[in-house]
Amino acid sequence: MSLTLYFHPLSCYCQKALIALYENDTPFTSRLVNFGDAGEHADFLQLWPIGKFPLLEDGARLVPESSVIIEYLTQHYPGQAALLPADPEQALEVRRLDRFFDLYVTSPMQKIVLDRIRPVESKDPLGVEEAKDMLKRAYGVLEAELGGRNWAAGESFSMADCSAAPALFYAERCVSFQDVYPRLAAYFERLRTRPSFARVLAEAEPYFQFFPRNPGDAELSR
Ligand SMILES: N[C@@H](CCC(=O)N[C@@H](CS)C(=O)NCC(=O)O)C(=O)O
Repeated sequence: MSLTLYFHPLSCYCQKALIALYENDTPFTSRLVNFGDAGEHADFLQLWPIGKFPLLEDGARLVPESSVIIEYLTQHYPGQAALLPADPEQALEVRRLDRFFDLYVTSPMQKIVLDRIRPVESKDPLGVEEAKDMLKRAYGVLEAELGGRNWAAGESFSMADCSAAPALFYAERCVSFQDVYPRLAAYFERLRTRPSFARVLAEAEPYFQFFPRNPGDAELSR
């Protein structure tokens, strides 16, 4: 079968799936979907009515959800990098951290970033404050948990790191962790220079100008 990934280079969850594909040099066709184009958006909704990407197509099979895509690739297109460990206990730890990054880093980050493009009358300052508070709590947990670990779940790069890299990249632009959480900052530096994520960021760079910013904020940079 041949794989097609529906995605956008700036999307956090699409970047997560791309890292997994690049980690194992898995061949795939990329289909960039521009939701700003009404026709492309409508076509995508025909394919997947939930309207969220990434979406992986493998022949007649559609696989939504970034974590499920990574599990699917691990099962059907295994490569050198075992992003889900074979050991069930270790796999559980990877899944726990994958959920942690999605739910407590990416979700609040999205809340903060998407509020920037809401009309003035629909802004949600209380929700944004709650999201910032959640990010700080998540950073604190990660700072304590990372300890001497190289990667999120230990010594091997895993699905949890695929989730962590774009989540922390964008979260840093919402609530900075650089000067406050040294272990987290050092971990993010390892992620930033990991070839799979460095490639994802290089490919996203032409789109950085479209990332919603507060007035006075610098444009994204790698
Ligand atoms: N739980 C989903 C979340 C996917 C998601 O939120 N994708 C965002 C981009 S990062 C999206 O498609 N947004 C477009 C929209 O909501 O219209 C996953 O892990 O894949």
